[in-house]
Amino acid sequence: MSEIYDLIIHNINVASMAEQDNYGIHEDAAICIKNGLIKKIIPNIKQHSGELEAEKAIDGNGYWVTPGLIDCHTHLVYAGDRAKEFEMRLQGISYEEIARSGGGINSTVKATRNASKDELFDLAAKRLSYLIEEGVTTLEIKSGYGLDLVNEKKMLEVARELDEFSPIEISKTFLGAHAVPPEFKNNPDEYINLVCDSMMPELHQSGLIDCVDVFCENIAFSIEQTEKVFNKARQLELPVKMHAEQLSDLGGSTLAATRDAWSVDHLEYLSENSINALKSSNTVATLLPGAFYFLNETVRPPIDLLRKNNIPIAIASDSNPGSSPCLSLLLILNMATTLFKLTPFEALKGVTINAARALRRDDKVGSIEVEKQADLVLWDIESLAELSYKMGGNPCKMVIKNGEVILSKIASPSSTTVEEQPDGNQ
Ligand code: DI6
Ligand code: FE
Repeated sequence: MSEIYDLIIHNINVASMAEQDNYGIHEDAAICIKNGLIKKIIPNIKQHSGELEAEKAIDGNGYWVTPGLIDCHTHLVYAGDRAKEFEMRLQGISYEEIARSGGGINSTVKATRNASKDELFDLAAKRLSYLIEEGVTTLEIKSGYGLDLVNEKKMLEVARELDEFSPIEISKTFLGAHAVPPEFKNNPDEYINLVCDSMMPELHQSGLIDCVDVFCENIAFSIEQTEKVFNKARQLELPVKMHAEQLSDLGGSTLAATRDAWSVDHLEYLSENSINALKSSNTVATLLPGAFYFLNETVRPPIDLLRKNNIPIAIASDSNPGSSPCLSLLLILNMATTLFKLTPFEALKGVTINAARALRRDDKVGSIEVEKQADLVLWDIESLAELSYKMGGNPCKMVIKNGEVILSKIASPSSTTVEEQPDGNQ
């Protein structure tokens, strides 16, 4: 007797993203799902024989299906906005000048400290809903606007609640070393001690940290300070990642690669030396074209060298109020192709399988493969390049997370058996 699936989606073209150098296309396919997992992918279903049985069937209307999108770098939990600073920057004051004069990250710290957990939850949930509407099914969220134990905890608890109460999964990153808070203005090393000796261990004990991040930059923390945070993370057996080489080259990526960091993020000023270090690591290069665009940067990450050295490239929104107030991962695909000259294939890889690698969840998500989670998006597009090509207009028709439809813009699923050629085995 054949297996009865929970759900079959048929009449679709699948971009599995399971191959190294191509989309891994299955035309006119069907995907069979049980217990939240992909159990079978059937290409050319019209030529397939045998009957498939399922509790529910969805006619995919000829749409393209990709893995659920993954945004592997966001600062989605915060209060307030920085529209005033945006206006200042339009008048010629730089992001760095604003940061050095006490604005920037610290103005969001002030607003976030003043917000209640419920307020932060509501703000972040609203932002999250925009991402889900464009097919995001896995998301990373960082702390880093609390900068003391109570407020970093508040942020990470909001991330945890979003993980529990939203339909999608969230990786929680502790970014205590994002900026020096005002009360430690003249003593950044003492703040780093606080991050290492009290904040990180306590938050870890509460199960609030999946990964530890540092903003390693001349307007933030030095290599030595970053190393201290990484050493503490290693002691607690926590993985690390890094904001690196965004505005200058401090060589952070070399340090990160030697610590088996999940990813190094930004990378506009990445050196050839660091590329060599990355080459012999499992660290993903995460590019954030939204920040490059919004800060009007001119130095681009060394894409050709990353390519030549086969370093996996992820792309992400960096959604945050200061340098990338962006709630559209599709727009980020467009920017990755137009500004950084990634191919549409590389861009899609950057928000699927390579983003999964950047969160070390590529055994479960990021591609359409048997035994992986059934995280799928149906798109009303003619070609896959359209996901990068269009600016605005949302072609997402359905989002499926762990085999459950969490968003649908197509007629409700019918409850039937998919009829096929009756002759043959299955
Ligand atoms: N790099 C970024 O792009 C964000 N943080 C960071 O370290 C910017 C955060 C902000 O300006 O609020
Ligand atoms: Fe960031």
